[in-house]
Amino acid sequence: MKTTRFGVSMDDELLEKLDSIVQSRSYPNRSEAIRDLVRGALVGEEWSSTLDEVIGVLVIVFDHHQRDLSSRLLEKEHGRSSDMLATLHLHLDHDNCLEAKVIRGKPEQVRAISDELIAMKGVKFGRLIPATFGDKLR
Ligand code: NI
Repeated sequence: MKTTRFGVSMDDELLEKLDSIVQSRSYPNRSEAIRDLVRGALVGEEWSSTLDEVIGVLVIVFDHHQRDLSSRLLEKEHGRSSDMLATLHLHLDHDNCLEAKVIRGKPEQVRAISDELIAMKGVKFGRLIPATFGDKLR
């Protein structure tokens, strides 16, 4: 792929903030940091405008002692088995489990199933991370 160099003007204050991102996230240079920031913005755009399928990762933390929660979660997922690609399960401590679920579908479908799972009683934390390529925009 062809790479083009271009100049970017930025006030000093913003540039300092960019440099602190470069440093704190261990980017090799400003260009790599800017490329990632642009890609991140494109993923957001893609989720709000695409008609295609996207990928999201839903992270939830829940109390597995909560009555029937595990089986209710599973039941909901089996109802959408085509969308749920994989689940990573960690037993965090005596009471709590963390799951990371990879979900594929139209953005509104991925949001809907995520909202449904997050809203279940016993789920203490939930966040959907849009995780697409950022190159689907036309
Ligand atoms: Ni567990």
